[in-house]
Formats: sequence, structure tokens, C-alpha cells
Amino acid sequence: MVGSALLRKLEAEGYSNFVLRTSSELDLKNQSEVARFFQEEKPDYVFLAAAKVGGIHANNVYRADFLYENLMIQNNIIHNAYLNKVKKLLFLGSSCIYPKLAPQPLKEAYLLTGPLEETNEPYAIAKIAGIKMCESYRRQYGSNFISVMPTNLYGPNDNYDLTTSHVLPALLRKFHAAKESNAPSVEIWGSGTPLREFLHVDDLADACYFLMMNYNEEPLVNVGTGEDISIKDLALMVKDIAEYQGELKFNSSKPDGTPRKLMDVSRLHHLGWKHKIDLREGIEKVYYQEKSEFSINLT
Ligand code: GFB
Repeated sequence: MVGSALLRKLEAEGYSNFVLRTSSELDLKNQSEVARFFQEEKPDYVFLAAAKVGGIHANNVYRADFLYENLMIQNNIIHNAYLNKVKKLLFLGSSCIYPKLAPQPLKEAYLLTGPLEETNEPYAIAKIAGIKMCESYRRQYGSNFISVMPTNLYGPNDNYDLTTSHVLPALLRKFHAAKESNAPSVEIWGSGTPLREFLHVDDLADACYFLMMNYNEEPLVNVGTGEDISIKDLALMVKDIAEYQGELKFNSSKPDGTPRKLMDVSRLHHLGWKHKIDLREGIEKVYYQEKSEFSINLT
């Protein structure tokens, strides 16, 4: 989802000289394959969006995979970017790197000031290691590696598998399926009270391009809208967009995760970037564009 959004943005800016590989062509977890790729291609600029990602359930269950795969991918890429004198690398982290009970909104300075949320601790530890890799290669070798922390994302090419997806694609699919089949209710995981912030992936790609062009410092930079919404209100918004008439049923046997995760985006605003896509407008766009994706195999 992030990689294809970056490509759309760069193409719109007039770039065409991309070095691209699918995961079946290049296994980023494989040290020698990644070393050979960098030696042969010698890229100038690297957007490190590749990662194993998923929603609260996938993070909680596939803990070893999230830790191992993300560490391997980022270690291989960051180290080879240094060895092959990449001019600049942008590493993408996540808002879950901040302590579970950190004050809100989350300032970049809150990194490593308290315990992490249990459901995504392995993923967060991998992402924190990535931030420290960028920081350390900059300090020891002078590499121009920057770290960018996006909030929860949504957009085209999202994952609509209900066991591994994030909340927004799951709600789009569930409400659409319920509407199509006249189901009496839709299940919402947890209590509905957690607060989350959502950013359209095209806004993230725009911010990454802006930071690649304009930001060359060590401190990480949050990317978000600075506004949050409860899961219940988000569900009501999607229900309305899908024109579904039934009930919401909260399933308290599923985890809530962090109670609130709202980014402080003042650093990014001071640098001169602000999001453009409003949440309702973004969800409506995705709902109509992606319907065919999440209508497949309705159960
Ligand atoms: O998006 P989500 O899976 O991840 O869940 P996190 C957000 C909230 O939505 C949680 C609730 O409180 C879920 O219980 N929720 C309600 C649902 N219904 C659903 C549903 O059908 N599916 C899902 N997935 N959630 C992830 C982290 O945390 O966010 C990652 O685990 C990463 O590490 C990512 O940081 C951005 O926001 O809780």
C-alpha cells in the first residue's frame, strides 16, 4: 500500500528512473541477495517502506515473524545503503513505537520513555531498532538516513483479510458485506472506546516526498493529521458511508490495544507540510474505489 502510493507520487512529480523489485524477485530478508542487489543497482535514494505489517490480531499472534522479518529487512537495507553510499534513505516506522501510556498527543521526544503496548511490542521493538540504525549510521558514518513515523494508514492496495488487517479495511469490508447480505449486525472488536488517528496513504506519500526533498536531520518526524476518532465513531462513519441499516455488536473478547494513539505533528507543520485529505472524504474515496477488492470472497 505505501510502496505503490510512493510510486504514484514520484511518477506524478515526473520521476521515471525507479529501481523496483517484487518480493518474489528479491527477498529482503536474505542478506546476500540484498547485498548483490545494492552492488548491482547502486540506488541514489531509498524509501524503506518494506515491512511485515498487520492489525492488532496479526501483531499479537505472529510475534516472532513480526520481530524477525522486520529486523532482517531493515538491517539488510540500512547496512547495504551505507556500504553502497546511498545519498539518502528514508525509514518508515510506526506510531506504535511510543509508550502505551505516553501523554497525548505523542511527541517525538517520548520515544523510549516507558513500556510499550503488549499486543505489538515485537513489531515496535523492530521499528525502534530501525530508528536507532538510522541514528547510529548517521552519527558514526555521516549517512543521511532519516526516520519518519506515520500514524495508522489506509488507502488503495490495503489488506482486506479480516484476520490480519487493520481496523479501517476490516470495517469497510464488514459493513459492505453486511449491507449486501442484509445481515442484522456487524461485529466490532473490543469496546469501541480506543482512539485512533488515520491518514490516507496518498498524504503519507506526499509527506515522504516532502521530507526526502527538505529534511536532513537526525530526529524522527511524526506524520499524521493531529486528529483522532473513537473506534465506535469510526464504525458509525463507515456504516453511514456503506448505507447499512443494522446494529453494531462489540466483541469484548478481542483486544482494545493502546487506549489512545494521537501524533503530535507540530514538528512536521513547522517544516511546512500539512495533510490534505479529510477522513470522511478519504474513506468515501477508498470505499468506492476498492469495493471490488473487498467484495471478493464475501463470507
Ligand atoms: O487497526 P488495528 O488492528 O490496530 O485496531 P492498532 C485498532 C482498534 O480497532 C483496536 C479495533 O482497538 C481494535 O480492537 N477493531 C474493531 C478492529 N474492529 C476491528 C476489526 O475488525 N479489525 C481490527 N484489526 N481491529 C496496530 C499495531 O495497532 O496499528 C501495529 O498492532 C501498527 O503495530 C498499526 O502500529 C498501525 O492501532 O491497535
